[in-house]
Order: sequence, then C-alpha cells, then structure tokens
Amino acid sequence: MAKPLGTTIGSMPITSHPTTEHVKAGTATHCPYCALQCGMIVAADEADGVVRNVSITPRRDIPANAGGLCQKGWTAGELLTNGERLTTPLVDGRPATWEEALDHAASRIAAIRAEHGPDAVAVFGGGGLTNEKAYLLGKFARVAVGTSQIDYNGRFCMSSAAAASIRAFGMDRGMPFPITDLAEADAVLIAGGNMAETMPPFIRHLTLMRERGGGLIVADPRRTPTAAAADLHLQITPGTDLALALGLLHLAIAEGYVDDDYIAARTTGFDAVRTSVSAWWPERVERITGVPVALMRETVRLLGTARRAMVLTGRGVEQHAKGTDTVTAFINLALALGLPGTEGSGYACITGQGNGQGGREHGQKADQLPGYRRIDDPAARAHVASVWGVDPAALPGPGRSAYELLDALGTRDGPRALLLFGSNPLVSAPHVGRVIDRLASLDLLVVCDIVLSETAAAADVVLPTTQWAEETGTMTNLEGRVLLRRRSVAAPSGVRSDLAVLSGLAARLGHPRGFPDDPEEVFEELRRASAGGPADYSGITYERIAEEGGVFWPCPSEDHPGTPRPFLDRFATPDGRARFTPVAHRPPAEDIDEDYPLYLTTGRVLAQYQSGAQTRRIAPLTEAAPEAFVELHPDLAERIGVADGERLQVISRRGSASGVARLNSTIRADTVFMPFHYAAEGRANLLTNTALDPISRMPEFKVCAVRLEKAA
Ligand SMILES: Nc1nc2c(c(=O)[nH]1)N[C@H]1C(S)=C(S)[C@@H](COP(=O)(O)OP(=O)(O)OC[C@H]3O[C@@H](n4cnc5c(=O)[nH]c(N)nc54)[C@H](O)[C@@H]3O)O[C@H]1N2
Ligand SMILES: Nc1nc2c(c(=O)[nH]1)N[C@H]1C(S)=C(S)[C@@H](COP(=O)(O)OP(=O)(O)OC[C@H]3O[C@@H](n4cnc5c(=O)[nH]c(N)nc54)[C@H](O)[C@@H]3O)O[C@H]1N2
Ligand code: SF4
Ligand SMILES: [Mo]
Repeated sequence: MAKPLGTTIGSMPITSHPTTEHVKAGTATHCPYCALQCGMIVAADEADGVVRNVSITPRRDIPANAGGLCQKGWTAGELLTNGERLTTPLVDGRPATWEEALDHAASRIAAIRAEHGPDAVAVFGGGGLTNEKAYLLGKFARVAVGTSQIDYNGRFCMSSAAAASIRAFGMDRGMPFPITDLAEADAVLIAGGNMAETMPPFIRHLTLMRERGGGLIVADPRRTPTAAAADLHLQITPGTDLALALGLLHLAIAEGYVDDDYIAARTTGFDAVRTSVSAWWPERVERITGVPVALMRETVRLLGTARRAMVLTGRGVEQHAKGTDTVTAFINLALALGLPGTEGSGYACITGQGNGQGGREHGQKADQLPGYRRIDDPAARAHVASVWGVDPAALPGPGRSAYELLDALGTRDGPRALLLFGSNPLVSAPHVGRVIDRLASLDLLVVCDIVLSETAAAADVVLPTTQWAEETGTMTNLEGRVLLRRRSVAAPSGVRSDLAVLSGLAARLGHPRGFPDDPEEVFEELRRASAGGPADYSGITYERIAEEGGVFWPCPSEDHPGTPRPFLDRFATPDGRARFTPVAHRPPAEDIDEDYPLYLTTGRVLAQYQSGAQTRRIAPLTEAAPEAFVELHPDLAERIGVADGERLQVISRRGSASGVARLNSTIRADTVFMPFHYAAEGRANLLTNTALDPISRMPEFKVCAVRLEKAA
C-alpha cells in the first residue's frame, strides 16, 4: 500500500489555517503565482503610502484550494514589502522620470518602425499577466505598433497540450471539468506532473480520491513527492512517453477495456489509431521506456475498470519536440476508454502559470485574436477589427513563435526592438546563451517588471509596474474559471500599471484612444471582442465573478450560468465528435551518445517559482531552496567521484552550467535533473535544446544529452 499523501510538504502546512486572532480585515483576492490561483485574504497596515505587516489567510470559499496554500502563497506578502522592488523607471541604467522613459521608448519604437517597418518591433508577453493585460498587449501590438511579431512565454508552457486538445476536441480548455471532480474519480493517471511541489493544495483533491479507494498512477523519471505518494510509479526514460501511451492503448485494446459504444457515438477515427498501436506490444514498450510490463498492465487495469477515471498531463510529457503527439497519444487512450466529455471522467492538461489559461485566449499569441480566435480566419478578423474600430485588412497576420522570435532578434530579417511584459527569458528560454546574444544585438529592449530581473538588467528602458495585490484584474484558473484578483493594498509611489504603460506608449504612437488604463473598462471591451469566439467571456462581469466566486467560460450572455463541463453533450468540433489522430513514437531530438551519455531533464522545486525573479528575493524561500542543484543517482556520482554537496559542471552541446550534487537513489541512473529557477552559472537553460515541436513550437526543455564533470 502506498503512503498516504501528506498534509505537509516542505516546511509549511498546506491544508490548515493559521491562527486567525491577529488577522486584520482584508481583501479577498488570489495568489500571485500559479494556475491553481488559490484564494487568499490579504490584509496590511498602511501609513504614508507605505505597506507593512502584510498578512495572508487562505480562503475556504475557493474550491481549488479550499483553505490551503503552499509555502509560496503563505510568503507572498513579502513581494509587497520587498526592498528590491523597482520604483523608478530606468533609461540606460539611470533613473528617469516616467515622461522621459515613455518618450524615449516611444520615439525609438517610432524611429525603428519608420526605418525598418512595423515587424521590426516585437512584443513578448506572459501567462502571468491578467486577461486585461494580455488582451491590451495583443491589441497594442496589432493596432498601435502594427506588428505581427508578438508571442509569449505560454509557448514554453502548455502549448503542446493546447494544440493536442484543439486537434482532438476542437477547443482547448485545459481542464474541462471542475477540479473537485477529481475527488470522485476511481483512478487518476498523471503523466509528467509533480503537483505535490508545483501545486501543493491540488494534492488535497487526490487525497480525497484515494481515501475513497481510488488509485493514483504517476509517470515520472524521478521519484518525486507526487510519485512517492502514488499507488503506481512508472519510472520512465525521459522522452519516451509517446511510446508508453501507445503501449497502454495497445494493452487496453488487447484486454478488452475499450468502450465501443462511446467510440461509436462520440468519436471519429478510431480504426486508424487501433491499427497504429497494433505493433506496440508491451515488451517492446518496456525496452524503450524502461517501464515494466506488469506496471503497464496494472495501469490499464486501474483505468479500464474504474467507473470514473482521469488522464492528466503536465510539462513532463508536453515540453518535448514531440509534445503535441505525446499528448495526442494520451488523449487517444482516454478516448478509447470512453472518458472525455462524460460526467466525472476526462482528460485535462494541468495549466501552470497564474493566468496560463486566460493568457492563451485573448490575443498575445502569434497566431491569435481575442476569444481564442485564429488570426488567419477572415470572420475572426472582421469581428475583432469592428470592435477595435480598424479595417480588417490593417490587422497583421500570424507572427513568429516565442523561441523563433527570440532567435530572430537583431538578425537581418528579424525585429530590432523588443517590448517585454511579464517574462524573464534570460533565465527561462532554452539555449539561453544564444538568447543573451540576440537580446544584446537589439537596437532597443524595453522591459516592464516589478523587480530588476536578469532580463530587465539587460534592458535600455525599464518600466516599474504594479503587481497582483496592488491592482485589479481577472485571472482564469486551470479549470477555466474566471476569477477576480482584487486590489488589496496601495502600490508604492513611482510605479504604474502595465495597462497605464500600454496606454502611455499607445498615445505617444498616435493612439490617444482605445487603450484605457482602467481594468474594468478593458474587460468590458474584451467581453465584446471575445463574443462568439471559442473562449466567449461576453456574459462575464466583475460583479458576477464577485458574487459567484468565479464563472466558467464559455459564458455567452449575462443570464448564462457558465460552462463547468463544456464537452458533456458534444465536443467543439464541426460534427461534435472527438477526433482520434494516429501518432508515431520517435526518439528525443538529441539522444545520448558516448560524448554526452546522460539525459538531462529540468523542472521545478516547491519553494521557487519559474525564473525565480520573484521568489529568489523572498528570504524563507531562498532559505528553503537556496541554489541550483543537480540531482543524480549515487552510482553515477561514484563513477565520476563526486560526493553529495560537491559542485558539479553539467555540459551539453550548447553550454555548461553548474550546481551542487544532490544524491538521490530514487532517480534513474541514466538521468540527471536540474531545476530551472536560478541565475548565472546555475541556469539549466544554458544546456537545454531548442528543437521545436512542429505544431505547438514548444522547445524540448525536458530532455537533452549531457555529461558531468567535477567542478575544478
Ligand atoms: N513551485 C513551483 N510551482 C509551480 C511553478 C514553479 O516554477 N514552481 N510553475 C508553474 C508553472 S508555469 C507550471 S507550467 C507548472 C508545471 O508543473 P509540473 O508539470 O508539475 O512541473 P515540472 O517540474 O516542470 O515537471 C513535472 C515533472 O515532469 C518530470 N519529467 C521530466 N521529464 C519527463 C519525461 O520525459 N517524462 C515524464 N513523464 N516526466 C518527465 C519531472 O521530473 C517533473 O517531476 O507548475 C506551476 N507551479
Ligand atoms: N529548462 C526549463 N525551462 C523552462 C521550463 C522548464 O520546465 N524547464 N518551463 C517553462 C515554463 S512552463 C514557463 S511558464 C516559463 C516561465 O518563465 P518566465 O517567462 O521567465 O516566467 P517568470 O519567472 O514567471 O517571469 C515573469 C516575470 O514577470 C515579472 N512580473 C510578475 N508579475 C508581473 C506583472 O504583473 N507585470 C509585469 N510587467 N511583470 C510581472 C516577474 O517579476 C518576472 O520577472 O519558463 C519555461 N522555461
Ligand atoms: S499552489 Fe499556486 S496558487 Fe496556491 S498558494 Fe501555491 S503558488 Fe499560490
Ligand atoms: Mo509554465
């Protein structure tokens, strides 16, 4: 019997309340970080415009966290009082007034555009930005600048799962059911996700499931806290999940678990998929994946006999050059078992960033207009152009995807200016050595941030912005539930909101109207722009969200209740049926060889968030996770003569990074792991591969070939 899922992970309780006697009356809002968007009450003392003594209390009325928070959430108040907060614009590294900084940025943008055309100016956004910001950023790029060159960090996040969901279901709502459905399942397969560290309160839903007798299966090359708590751990070779999914479907067919009635009534294309998995017999899959046949059989039995079952994917299977096909193979498995679009069962992608779901819907993507519309669809262009009051012909077409955009900066045909909001690519982009050169070759780099991130430190113009609890905006959580993140404390003097920055730049570029800085006004326009699109927000208002605690999209009118389970009656395809698509396994873009004999995989630790720009500045978090490390098996450590805690150099074809050795006998002996949260020599992305998925354009963050050396 597996261990019960714990209630404490790391040093902080994740499900209990703090003592509440001293808690001041505060504002109900949401966490600054991940897509769980835990509800919290933020209270603080304010005197002379300075915020002190911030207290954070978890909300019980938000089902995703229901009274729990992780260590990052508990300590988020320190973001509001941090001494490293930016409060003055910088031009060429020197403090400047807002007028000077905005004038300088706008005049350089105008000059570069006049000389080289609008596509010489690029815009890069983030999945942590509110819906209002993501929407206005997309409009700013297309209307105020006129550029096609806009994309965002979500391309590095869940884009493969989004592409696979659109391929299968006609629509990408990451989790097409309320998170509380998990507790009612009889079996859950998590492929490449480590929620015990990446979304600790999520575990509560799995604990409830297991307490009812449900089975948890986790596929991960490492024995993570999530895998350790599972009934079955499939300790897979990195980059081989596609073969695993094909093998599981092969077994499901062979052992009679396929739901023929569901397939006939709700899907198309099964015959081709059945044929495509016929050669994926279990012994062959075991040779490729390292997962024992017996565990595969048990997995299929658990999923196949469950009355209700869920298949979930995380970045572990998605961040590969074949991520879209891998997720497709897991969706094929779920469809064959009859799960998606039925009550209490389904497939979901576990979205990561705070507004990872909403951030991929409203137009900061290279190929997209608001409402999850395609920018190459004439009807979508006509609708959005009418809301924006422009000629549809004036809207640019699709631009480059995130890595392709970064890779093109400063090249002969590439952009010469970049405006960046809510991302820190000098830590988080693949093959970061290349990205350092590309950013350095720009004529203009403008970064909006709350702190001097590694990327902001390289900018010509830095604009200090307000953050979560200092401003209001909507966030769409991993369930597709639109939430209101309310202003709870005063912003420090000297900072402006991202909306105000866009408004100020647009005015200087000749657009004094159409770029309001009031979030609700922007949301009202977003509602109209999204109306009739797949992600239809037209029935959602700030008032409704406040009253109802969140509204699920699509919500096409104010009297519509919202859509917690969009696929119950039909999928979002033209014929209403889900589509099976046959996919083929292939090895990682860069496999191991004599010179680089180990797989490197990368990911997260509980106490750090993303590029670390925010969390590396919070004392309790840096104490908990102070520096870059390399997790490796003791046998491997012995071979290279390194002891626990000694410094290691990790070398790939693209660069070299360093971290302290962390010996762990539960990791595969052919695999090393590094978190990607750290700066300088600790950057895992000095090593990672830029091979892109052909459909989602996702880089292969999760597997490349490396060798280890003891640091001199
Ligand atoms: N603490 C913390 N929480 C976060 C974040 C953070 O930075 N820190 N970021 C947020 C964001 S944006 C995201 S996207 C989510 C990500 O959430 P997760 O997807 O849970 O996070 P990762 O750690 O990137 O990857 C999950 C697991 O995939 C495994 N893995 C690596 N390679 C493979 C492989 O080839 N196959 C399989 N099956 N597994 C593999 C890793 O060992 C890792 O344990 O977390 C969110 N929450
Ligand atoms: N090797 C490797 N690399 C990875 C991954 C991996 O698993 N392995 N995961 C990838 C994934 S899933 C993701 S999501 C990316 C994330 O990587 P990044 O895009 O770098 O994400 P963050 O660190 O969240 O960057 C957000 C930045 O915006 C700032 N910020 C926060 N709030 C605001 C705001 O409201 N306005 C503005 N203007 N700025 C704000 C923060 O201070 C920070 O500097 O990394 C990717 N990179
Ligand atoms: S799980 Fe995510 S949303 Fe919840 S407290 Fe932690 S970082 Fe914040
Ligand atoms: Mo992400």
